[in-house]
Amino acid sequence: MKIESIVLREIRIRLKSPFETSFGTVQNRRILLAEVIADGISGWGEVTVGETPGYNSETTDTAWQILSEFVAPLLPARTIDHASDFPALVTHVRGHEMAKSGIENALWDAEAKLAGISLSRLLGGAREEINCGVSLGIRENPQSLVAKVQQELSNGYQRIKLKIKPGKDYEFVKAVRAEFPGILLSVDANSAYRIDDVTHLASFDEFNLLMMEQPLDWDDIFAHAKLQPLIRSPICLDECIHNTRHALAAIELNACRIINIKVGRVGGHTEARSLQAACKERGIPVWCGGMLESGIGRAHNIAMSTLPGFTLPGDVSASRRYWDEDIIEPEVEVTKEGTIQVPAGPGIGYRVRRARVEALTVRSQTFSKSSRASLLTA
Ligand code: OSB
Ligand code: MG
Repeated sequence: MKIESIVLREIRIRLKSPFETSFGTVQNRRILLAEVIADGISGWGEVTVGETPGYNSETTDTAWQILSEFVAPLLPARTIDHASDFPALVTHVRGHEMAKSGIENALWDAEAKLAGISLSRLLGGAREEINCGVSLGIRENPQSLVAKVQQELSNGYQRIKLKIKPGKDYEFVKAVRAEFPGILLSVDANSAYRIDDVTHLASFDEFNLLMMEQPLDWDDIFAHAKLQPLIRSPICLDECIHNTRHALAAIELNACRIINIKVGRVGGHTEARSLQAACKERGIPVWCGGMLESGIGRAHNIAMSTLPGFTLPGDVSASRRYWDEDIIEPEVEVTKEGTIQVPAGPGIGYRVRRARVEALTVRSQTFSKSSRASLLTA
């Protein structure tokens, strides 16, 4: 496909309710969207960064800077055979996986649309529906958390994940487990504990958790390798895993028994697919994580979740849990059985509501051959 231009935009969109994790609370999202125009069609991707560097080191503003200065200008007028050729073009940009993934995934959407097939199919996915769980933010007290869990279970969700942090952990999980003894239940600490907290973390053994996600430092695979033999809960790594090499190290060190794959965190669909295959080969279950995405990022997560290694319910849930109005149509809906039907249409399979995107846009920049020429002559 011949890449004509790239449009980078920032939209502002408000979550229905604030979402609290161990690293902070967010309600007003600042999301970057990448649109790639190639062979006359548009492919869409979402940059899944947070507004602050609390989850990883990237932010909305760092991603804008990296993309506008070092990535987007490389593409106009270039012809590539496959979206999977993109990572090789940006190996000189170290890190910034989420920034790069926004453009790579837009190329995947474009390639699938040009081929007239769904993104799921282009990626090699087989599932026609995916299994869904929810991630619940930290709440004021255990009773209100129990009520929230009840509500999401009645919506059909198959797995409940509770965000925890020191002081808002044991009693909250205990209350939920006491009320719902049989459900698939996990916790996510987003790096809020230290290896010295091992006795406290081992006290969660009694809750028969499906997994404990990223209890220790965001970049410390070795510390998780020390912790895993000392607790019964299977450790799931999220923040620590940026690529297939990290996953191989973590698996070999027995630092985890499960991996959360976020398409953005690992740099895009190409690396996510490779990581999924590596885990499958080694018997490590994976699931698709979320970053409070708009419908565009959510659609990419749905497509990725159809690959064979994704054997556990992911954090991919309905548009209406997050937004009054999403930027895609139809919105992402979840069945009473807690599944999402994978769209069969070309590309991401959802229409982008361009007028709504325009209305939410606070800045945009277009990169085309002429804009590159004007930069060079400036
Ligand atoms: O660690 O999985 C996480 C949201 C923002 C940053 C990190 C995480 C999360 C979630 C929410 O858990 C997942 C979602 O519903 O999109
Ligand atoms: Mg997580």
